[in-house]
Amino acid sequence: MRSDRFILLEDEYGAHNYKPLNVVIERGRGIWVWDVDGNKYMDCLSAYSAVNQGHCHPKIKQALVKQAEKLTLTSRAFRNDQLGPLYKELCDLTNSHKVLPMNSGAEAVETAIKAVRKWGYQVKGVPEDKAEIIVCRNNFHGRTITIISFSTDPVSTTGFGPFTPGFKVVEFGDAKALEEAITPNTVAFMVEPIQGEAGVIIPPKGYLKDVRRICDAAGIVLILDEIQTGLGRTGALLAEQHDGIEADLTLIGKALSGGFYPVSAVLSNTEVLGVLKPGEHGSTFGGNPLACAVARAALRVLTEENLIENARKMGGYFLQGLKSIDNPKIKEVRGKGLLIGVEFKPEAGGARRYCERLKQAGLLCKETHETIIRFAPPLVITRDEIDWALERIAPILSE
Ligand code: IF1
Repeated sequence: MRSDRFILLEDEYGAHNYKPLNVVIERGRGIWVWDVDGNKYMDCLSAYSAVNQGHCHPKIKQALVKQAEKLTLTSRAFRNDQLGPLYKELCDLTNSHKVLPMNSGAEAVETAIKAVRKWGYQVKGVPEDKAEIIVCRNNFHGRTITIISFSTDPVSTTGFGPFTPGFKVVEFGDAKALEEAITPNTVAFMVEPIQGEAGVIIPPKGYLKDVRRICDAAGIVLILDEIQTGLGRTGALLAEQHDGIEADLTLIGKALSGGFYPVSAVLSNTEVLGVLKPGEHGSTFGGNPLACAVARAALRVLTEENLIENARKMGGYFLQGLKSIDNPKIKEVRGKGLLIGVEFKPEAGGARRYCERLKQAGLLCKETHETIIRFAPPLVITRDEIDWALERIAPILSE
Protein backbone atom coordinates (compact mmCIF):
# COMPACT_ATOMS: atom_id res chain seq x y z
CA MET A 1 0.00 0.00 0.00
CA ARG A 2 1.66 3.24 -1.18
CA SER A 3 -0.49 5.13 1.33
CA ASP A 4 1.47 3.68 4.23
CA ARG A 5 4.73 5.07 2.93
CA PHE A 6 3.27 8.59 2.75
CA ILE A 7 1.67 8.27 6.18
CA LEU A 8 5.00 7.23 7.70
CA LEU A 9 6.77 10.21 6.12
CA GLU A 10 4.14 12.64 7.41
CA ASP A 11 4.21 11.17 10.90
CA GLU A 12 8.01 10.99 11.01
CA TYR A 13 8.82 14.48 9.74
CA GLY A 14 5.65 16.55 10.29
CA ALA A 15 4.36 18.34 13.38
CA HIS A 16 1.36 16.48 14.74
CA ASN A 17 -1.07 19.39 14.89
CA TYR A 18 -3.69 17.39 13.06
CA LYS A 19 -5.24 13.93 13.35
CA PRO A 20 -6.16 13.33 9.73
CA LEU A 21 -8.00 10.34 8.32
CA ASN A 22 -5.45 7.89 6.88
CA VAL A 23 -6.24 8.66 3.25
CA VAL A 24 -3.45 9.99 1.03
CA ILE A 25 -5.06 11.99 -1.75
CA GLU A 26 -3.19 12.52 -5.00
CA ARG A 27 -5.84 13.80 -7.46
CA GLY A 28 -9.12 15.70 -7.39
CA ARG A 29 -11.74 16.70 -9.92
CA GLY A 30 -15.21 18.08 -9.10
CA ILE A 31 -16.60 16.34 -6.04
CA TRP A 32 -14.24 13.34 -6.43
CA VAL A 33 -10.73 12.70 -5.14
CA TRP A 34 -8.45 9.69 -5.66
CA ASP A 35 -5.83 8.35 -3.22
CA VAL A 36 -2.34 7.12 -4.13
CA ASP A 37 -3.69 3.56 -4.37
CA GLY A 38 -6.30 4.55 -6.92
CA ASN A 39 -9.30 4.46 -4.56
CA LYS A 40 -12.01 7.03 -5.38
CA TYR A 41 -13.86 9.10 -2.76
CA MET A 42 -16.59 11.74 -2.67
CA ASP A 43 -15.23 14.79 -0.86
CA CYS A 44 -17.88 15.75 1.71
CA LEU A 45 -15.73 18.42 3.35
CA SER A 46 -14.62 20.56 0.38
CA ALA A 47 -11.49 21.57 2.32
CA TYR A 48 -13.82 23.27 4.83
CA SER A 49 -15.67 25.10 2.02
CA ALA A 50 -12.59 26.22 0.08
CA VAL A 51 -13.40 24.09 -2.98
CA ASN A 52 -17.06 25.08 -3.38
CA GLN A 53 -16.47 25.14 -7.15
CA GLY A 54 -15.20 21.54 -7.08
CA HIS A 55 -11.60 20.30 -7.11
CA CYS A 56 -9.31 21.66 -9.86
CA HIS A 57 -12.03 23.53 -11.71
CA PRO A 58 -10.66 23.86 -15.28
CA LYS A 59 -11.69 27.50 -15.71
CA ILE A 60 -10.00 28.59 -12.47
CA LYS A 61 -6.93 26.52 -13.31
CA GLN A 62 -6.79 28.17 -16.73
CA ALA A 63 -6.88 31.62 -15.10
CA LEU A 64 -4.12 30.58 -12.67
CA VAL A 65 -1.86 29.26 -15.47
CA LYS A 66 -2.53 32.20 -17.79
CA GLN A 67 -1.72 34.75 -15.09
CA ALA A 68 1.29 32.77 -13.87
CA GLU A 69 2.74 33.00 -17.39
CA LYS A 70 2.52 36.79 -17.18
CA LEU A 71 2.96 38.15 -13.65
CA THR A 72 2.54 36.73 -10.16
CA LEU A 73 3.63 39.36 -7.60
CA THR A 74 4.38 43.09 -7.77
CA SER A 75 4.02 44.02 -4.07
CA ARG A 76 1.55 46.81 -3.36
CA ALA A 77 4.31 49.38 -3.84
CA PHE A 78 3.07 49.30 -7.43
CA ARG A 79 -0.35 48.73 -9.00
CA ASN A 80 -1.37 45.76 -11.17
CA ASP A 81 -4.02 45.09 -13.84
CA GLN A 82 -5.98 42.48 -11.86
CA LEU A 83 -6.63 44.30 -8.57
CA GLY A 84 -8.99 47.06 -9.68
CA PRO A 85 -11.18 44.73 -11.77
CA LEU A 86 -11.40 42.29 -8.81
CA TYR A 87 -12.41 45.14 -6.49
CA LYS A 88 -15.16 46.22 -8.90
CA GLU A 89 -16.43 42.67 -9.46
CA LEU A 90 -16.48 41.96 -5.71
CA CYS A 91 -18.25 45.24 -4.90
CA ASP A 92 -20.86 44.74 -7.63
CA LEU A 93 -21.50 41.15 -6.50
CA THR A 94 -21.76 41.91 -2.77
CA ASN A 95 -23.09 45.48 -2.79
CA SER A 96 -19.93 46.63 -0.99
CA HIS A 97 -18.02 49.79 -1.71
CA LYS A 98 -14.54 49.07 -0.36
CA VAL A 99 -12.33 45.97 -0.42
CA LEU A 100 -9.11 45.16 1.46
CA PRO A 101 -7.48 42.00 0.01
CA MET A 102 -5.48 39.61 2.21
CA ASN A 103 -4.39 35.96 2.01
CA SER A 104 -5.68 33.74 4.81
CA GLY A 105 -9.00 33.98 6.57
CA ALA A 106 -7.25 34.77 9.83
CA GLU A 107 -5.52 37.73 8.19
CA ALA A 108 -8.91 39.06 7.07
CA VAL A 109 -10.19 38.67 10.65
CA GLU A 110 -7.12 40.45 12.07
CA THR A 111 -7.53 43.23 9.48
CA ALA A 112 -11.16 43.74 10.52
CA ILE A 113 -10.15 43.90 14.20
CA LYS A 114 -7.52 46.57 13.46
CA ALA A 115 -9.93 48.59 11.29
CA VAL A 116 -12.82 48.63 13.79
CA ARG A 117 -10.51 49.52 16.67
CA LYS A 118 -9.10 52.48 14.71
CA TRP A 119 -12.64 53.42 13.62
CA GLY A 120 -13.66 53.34 17.30
CA TYR A 121 -10.92 55.75 18.32
CA GLN A 122 -11.07 58.10 15.35
CA VAL A 123 -14.81 58.12 14.49
CA LYS A 124 -16.77 56.87 17.49
CA GLY A 125 -14.52 58.62 20.01
CA VAL A 126 -13.70 55.61 22.20
CA PRO A 127 -10.74 56.39 24.50
CA GLU A 128 -7.40 55.05 23.15
CA ASP A 129 -6.75 51.35 23.92
CA LYS A 130 -10.26 50.93 25.43
CA ALA A 131 -12.00 49.46 22.34
CA GLU A 132 -14.14 46.39 23.04
CA ILE A 133 -15.25 43.83 20.45
CA ILE A 134 -18.06 41.40 21.30
CA VAL A 135 -17.83 37.81 20.00
CA CYS A 136 -19.81 34.59 20.56
CA ARG A 137 -19.19 31.51 22.65
CA ASN A 138 -17.93 28.58 20.54
CA ASN A 139 -16.70 30.97 17.85
CA PHE A 140 -14.08 29.94 15.31
CA HIS A 141 -12.30 32.75 13.50
CA GLY A 142 -8.78 31.38 13.00
CA ARG A 143 -5.60 30.41 14.81
CA THR A 144 -3.52 33.55 15.51
CA ILE A 145 -2.80 34.67 19.07
CA THR A 146 -5.26 37.56 18.93
CA ILE A 147 -7.99 35.40 17.40
CA ILE A 148 -7.61 32.59 19.95
CA SER A 149 -7.59 35.30 22.63
CA PHE A 150 -11.37 35.36 22.24
CA SER A 151 -11.85 31.64 21.59
CA THR A 152 -13.85 29.71 24.20
CA ASP A 153 -12.36 26.36 23.15
CA PRO A 154 -9.67 25.19 25.59
CA VAL A 155 -8.11 23.04 22.84
CA SER A 156 -7.49 26.23 20.84
CA THR A 157 -6.22 28.33 23.77
CA THR A 158 -4.46 26.20 26.41
CA GLY A 159 -0.75 26.94 26.62
CA PHE A 160 -0.73 29.84 24.17
CA GLY A 161 -1.07 32.83 26.57
CA PRO A 162 -0.73 35.68 27.29
CA PHE A 163 -3.68 36.82 25.25
CA THR A 164 -4.87 40.01 23.53
CA PRO A 165 -7.35 41.99 25.69
CA GLY A 166 -10.44 43.87 24.50
CA PHE A 167 -12.92 41.10 23.74
CA LYS A 168 -16.22 40.11 25.39
CA VAL A 169 -18.04 36.79 24.90
CA VAL A 170 -21.84 36.39 24.66
CA GLU A 171 -24.04 33.39 23.90
CA PHE A 172 -24.47 32.73 20.16
CA GLY A 173 -28.04 33.27 19.01
CA ASP A 174 -28.97 35.47 21.99
CA ALA A 175 -29.63 39.01 20.71
CA LYS A 176 -30.56 40.22 24.21
CA ALA A 177 -27.18 39.08 25.54
CA LEU A 178 -25.51 41.14 22.83
CA GLU A 179 -27.59 44.22 23.71
CA GLU A 180 -26.68 43.86 27.40
CA ALA A 181 -22.95 43.45 26.68
CA ILE A 182 -22.64 46.72 24.75
CA THR A 183 -20.83 49.56 26.55
CA PRO A 184 -19.79 53.04 25.33
CA ASN A 185 -16.42 51.44 24.46
CA THR A 186 -17.89 48.73 22.26
CA VAL A 187 -16.77 49.22 18.66
CA ALA A 188 -18.03 46.03 16.97
CA PHE A 189 -19.79 42.66 17.17
CA MET A 190 -18.17 39.85 15.18
CA VAL A 191 -20.07 36.62 14.48
CA GLU A 192 -20.36 33.72 12.04
CA PRO A 193 -23.90 33.64 10.52
CA ILE A 194 -23.78 29.86 11.16
CA GLN A 195 -21.07 28.50 13.48
CA GLY A 196 -19.21 26.00 11.30
CA GLU A 197 -16.54 24.48 13.52
CA ALA A 198 -18.88 24.54 16.53
CA GLY A 199 -20.89 21.97 14.60
CA VAL A 200 -23.13 23.78 12.07
CA ILE A 201 -24.95 25.72 14.78
CA ILE A 202 -27.82 27.67 13.21
CA PRO A 203 -29.12 30.63 15.24
CA PRO A 204 -32.83 31.19 15.91
CA LYS A 205 -34.80 32.66 12.98
CA GLY A 206 -34.38 36.43 12.81
CA TYR A 207 -31.27 36.49 15.00
CA LEU A 208 -29.16 38.38 12.46
CA LYS A 209 -32.03 40.82 11.84
CA ASP A 210 -32.15 41.57 15.59
CA VAL A 211 -28.36 41.84 15.67
CA ARG A 212 -28.41 44.33 12.79
CA ARG A 213 -31.02 46.47 14.58
CA ILE A 214 -29.07 46.38 17.86
CA CYS A 215 -25.77 47.35 16.17
CA ASP A 216 -27.48 50.23 14.35
CA ALA A 217 -29.09 51.48 17.57
CA ALA A 218 -25.80 51.31 19.48
CA GLY A 219 -23.68 52.69 16.62
CA ILE A 220 -21.34 49.69 16.53
CA VAL A 221 -19.89 47.85 13.52
CA LEU A 222 -21.42 44.49 12.56
CA ILE A 223 -18.71 42.16 11.27
CA LEU A 224 -19.95 38.92 9.68
CA ASP A 225 -17.31 36.23 9.27
CA GLU A 226 -18.49 34.54 6.06
CA ILE A 227 -15.17 32.81 5.42
CA GLN A 228 -16.90 29.44 5.64
CA THR A 229 -20.59 30.32 5.15
CA GLY A 230 -20.02 32.73 2.27
CA LEU A 231 -19.72 32.31 -1.51
CA GLY A 232 -22.71 30.03 -1.96
CA ARG A 233 -22.18 27.45 0.78
CA THR A 234 -25.54 28.05 2.53
CA GLY A 235 -27.56 28.46 -0.69
CA ALA A 236 -27.11 32.23 -0.89
CA LEU A 237 -24.10 34.25 -2.04
CA LEU A 238 -23.65 35.36 1.58
CA ALA A 239 -25.45 33.73 4.52
CA GLU A 240 -26.55 37.19 5.70
CA GLN A 241 -29.00 37.25 2.80
CA HIS A 242 -31.20 34.61 4.48
CA ASP A 243 -31.97 37.27 7.09
CA GLY A 244 -32.18 40.08 4.55
CA ILE A 245 -29.47 42.14 6.25
CA GLU A 246 -26.10 43.60 5.27
CA ALA A 247 -23.05 43.58 7.54
CA ASP A 248 -20.83 46.66 7.81
CA LEU A 249 -17.75 44.46 7.32
CA THR A 250 -17.96 41.06 5.61
CA LEU A 251 -15.04 38.64 5.73
CA ILE A 252 -14.58 36.14 2.88
CA GLY A 253 -11.85 33.64 2.03
CA LYS A 254 -11.52 29.93 1.19
CA ALA A 255 -13.76 29.52 -1.91
CA LEU A 256 -12.77 33.03 -3.02
CA SER A 257 -10.01 31.14 -4.87
CA GLY A 258 -11.83 27.85 -5.42
CA GLY A 259 -9.05 26.16 -3.48
CA PHE A 260 -6.25 27.19 -5.84
CA TYR A 261 -4.55 29.87 -3.76
CA PRO A 262 -4.87 31.61 -0.37
CA VAL A 263 -7.11 34.61 -1.05
CA SER A 264 -9.24 36.47 1.47
CA ALA A 265 -10.81 39.89 1.69
CA VAL A 266 -12.52 42.35 3.99
CA LEU A 267 -15.57 43.91 2.29
CA SER A 268 -16.99 47.12 3.67
CA ASN A 269 -20.30 48.80 2.95
CA THR A 270 -19.63 51.57 5.45
CA GLU A 271 -16.71 54.00 5.93
CA VAL A 272 -14.89 51.72 8.37
CA LEU A 273 -12.12 50.72 5.96
CA GLY A 274 -11.64 54.41 5.18
CA VAL A 275 -9.80 54.88 8.50
CA LEU A 276 -6.81 52.87 7.22
CA LYS A 277 -4.27 55.25 5.71
CA PRO A 278 -1.18 54.42 3.57
CA GLY A 279 1.42 52.44 5.49
CA GLU A 280 -0.92 51.49 8.35
CA HIS A 281 -1.72 47.95 7.18
CA GLY A 282 -0.73 45.55 4.40
CA SER A 283 0.79 42.24 3.38
CA THR A 284 3.45 41.09 0.92
CA PHE A 285 1.07 38.86 -1.05
CA GLY A 286 -2.21 40.64 -0.28
CA GLY A 287 -3.90 41.61 -3.57
CA ASN A 288 -1.24 40.10 -5.81
CA PRO A 289 -2.16 39.70 -9.50
CA LEU A 290 -2.14 35.89 -9.38
CA ALA A 291 -4.51 35.85 -6.39
CA CYS A 292 -6.77 38.41 -8.06
CA ALA A 293 -6.91 36.57 -11.39
CA VAL A 294 -7.77 33.33 -9.59
CA ALA A 295 -10.40 35.03 -7.43
CA ARG A 296 -12.02 36.66 -10.46
CA ALA A 297 -12.30 33.27 -12.16
CA ALA A 298 -13.57 31.60 -8.96
CA LEU A 299 -16.34 34.22 -8.64
CA ARG A 300 -17.23 33.89 -12.34
CA VAL A 301 -17.60 30.11 -11.97
CA LEU A 302 -19.78 30.56 -8.88
CA THR A 303 -22.21 32.82 -10.72
CA GLU A 304 -22.05 31.47 -14.30
CA GLU A 305 -22.58 27.86 -13.20
CA ASN A 306 -25.45 28.79 -10.86
CA LEU A 307 -23.70 27.07 -7.96
CA ILE A 308 -25.54 29.15 -5.37
CA GLU A 309 -28.96 28.01 -6.60
CA ASN A 310 -27.62 24.47 -6.86
CA ALA A 311 -26.40 24.59 -3.27
CA ARG A 312 -29.86 25.72 -2.16
CA LYS A 313 -31.68 22.96 -4.08
CA MET A 314 -29.19 20.13 -3.47
CA GLY A 315 -28.77 21.17 0.16
CA GLY A 316 -32.49 20.83 0.77
CA TYR A 317 -32.50 17.43 -0.93
CA PHE A 318 -29.43 16.18 0.98
CA LEU A 319 -30.82 17.44 4.31
CA GLN A 320 -34.15 15.66 3.71
CA GLY A 321 -32.33 12.44 2.91
CA LEU A 322 -30.19 12.63 6.05
CA LYS A 323 -33.18 13.55 8.22
CA SER A 324 -34.97 10.39 7.04
CA ILE A 325 -32.25 8.15 8.53
CA ASP A 326 -33.90 6.40 11.46
CA ASN A 327 -31.35 5.99 14.26
CA PRO A 328 -32.24 6.85 17.88
CA LYS A 329 -28.53 7.64 18.44
CA ILE A 330 -28.81 10.64 16.10
CA LYS A 331 -29.57 13.73 18.19
CA GLU A 332 -30.17 16.22 15.38
CA VAL A 333 -29.67 16.74 11.64
CA ARG A 334 -29.38 20.44 10.77
CA GLY A 335 -28.13 22.55 7.91
CA LYS A 336 -28.52 25.43 5.49
CA GLY A 337 -27.73 24.84 1.82
CA LEU A 338 -24.80 22.42 1.58
CA LEU A 339 -23.52 23.15 5.11
CA ILE A 340 -25.04 20.24 7.03
CA GLY A 341 -24.24 18.68 10.41
CA VAL A 342 -25.38 15.35 11.87
CA GLU A 343 -25.07 15.36 15.66
CA PHE A 344 -24.96 12.06 17.54
CA LYS A 345 -25.89 11.46 21.17
CA PRO A 346 -22.92 10.60 23.46
CA GLU A 347 -24.00 6.94 23.59
CA ALA A 348 -23.25 6.63 19.85
CA GLY A 349 -19.54 6.45 20.75
CA GLY A 350 -18.36 9.53 18.85
CA ALA A 351 -18.55 10.66 15.23
CA ARG A 352 -15.00 9.65 14.25
CA ARG A 353 -15.88 5.97 13.96
CA TYR A 354 -18.66 6.83 11.50
CA CYS A 355 -16.17 8.92 9.47
CA GLU A 356 -13.83 5.91 9.33
CA ARG A 357 -16.72 3.69 8.12
CA LEU A 358 -17.82 6.30 5.59
CA LYS A 359 -14.25 6.42 4.25
CA GLN A 360 -14.38 2.67 3.62
CA ALA A 361 -17.62 3.26 1.71
CA GLY A 362 -15.97 5.96 -0.42
CA LEU A 363 -16.98 9.20 1.32
CA LEU A 364 -14.57 11.61 3.06
CA CYS A 365 -16.15 13.48 5.98
CA LYS A 366 -14.76 15.14 9.09
CA GLU A 367 -16.06 15.03 12.64
CA THR A 368 -16.11 18.15 14.78
CA HIS A 369 -16.33 18.35 18.56
CA GLU A 370 -16.42 14.57 18.93
CA THR A 371 -20.11 14.01 18.17
CA ILE A 372 -20.87 15.89 14.94
CA ILE A 373 -20.23 14.95 11.30
CA ARG A 374 -20.19 17.84 8.84
CA PHE A 375 -21.46 17.11 5.32
CA ALA A 376 -20.30 19.89 2.99
CA PRO A 377 -19.64 18.60 -0.55
CA PRO A 378 -18.64 20.97 -3.37
CA LEU A 379 -21.58 23.04 -4.65
CA VAL A 380 -21.38 21.35 -8.07
CA ILE A 381 -22.89 18.13 -6.67
CA THR A 382 -25.86 16.64 -8.58
CA ARG A 383 -29.01 14.90 -7.35
CA ASP A 384 -27.73 11.55 -8.63
CA GLU A 385 -24.47 12.01 -6.72
CA ILE A 386 -26.43 12.82 -3.55
CA ASP A 387 -28.45 9.63 -4.10
CA TRP A 388 -25.15 7.75 -4.48
CA ALA A 389 -23.98 9.29 -1.18
CA LEU A 390 -27.22 8.62 0.70
CA GLU A 391 -27.23 4.97 -0.42
CA ARG A 392 -23.92 4.59 1.44
CA ILE A 393 -24.47 7.00 4.33
CA ALA A 394 -27.88 5.70 5.43
CA PRO A 395 -26.85 2.12 6.36
CA ILE A 396 -23.70 3.35 8.10
CA LEU A 397 -25.40 6.11 10.09
CA SER A 398 -28.16 3.64 10.98
CA GLU A 399 -25.69 1.36 12.80
C1 IF1 B 1 -7.70 24.54 10.31
C2 IF1 B 1 -11.80 24.66 11.62
C3 IF1 B 1 -13.39 25.19 9.83
C4 IF1 B 1 -13.20 29.74 9.51
C5 IF1 B 1 -13.93 30.91 9.82
C6 IF1 B 1 -11.94 32.19 9.80
C7 IF1 B 1 -11.18 31.07 9.50
C8 IF1 B 1 -11.81 29.82 9.35
C9 IF1 B 1 -15.43 30.87 10.00
C10 IF1 B 1 -9.67 31.24 9.33
C11 IF1 B 1 -10.99 28.63 9.03
C12 IF1 B 1 -10.54 26.36 8.83
C13 IF1 B 1 -9.23 26.38 9.56
C14 IF1 B 1 -8.72 25.00 9.32
C15 IF1 B 1 -9.94 24.09 9.38
C16 IF1 B 1 -11.10 24.99 9.12
C17 IF1 B 1 -12.11 24.99 10.18
F1 IF1 B 1 -12.06 23.35 11.72
F2 IF1 B 1 -10.55 24.93 11.91
F3 IF1 B 1 -12.60 25.36 12.38
F4 IF1 B 1 -13.67 25.48 8.62
F5 IF1 B 1 -14.35 25.11 10.64
N1 IF1 B 1 -13.28 32.10 9.96
N2 IF1 B 1 -11.43 27.46 9.16
O1 IF1 B 1 -13.86 28.54 9.38
O2 IF1 B 1 -9.31 31.04 7.99
O3 IF1 B 1 -6.88 31.40 8.39
O4 IF1 B 1 -7.73 29.09 8.06
O5 IF1 B 1 -7.73 30.68 6.13
O6 IF1 B 1 -7.33 25.28 11.23
O7 IF1 B 1 -7.30 23.38 10.14
P1 IF1 B 1 -7.83 30.52 7.63
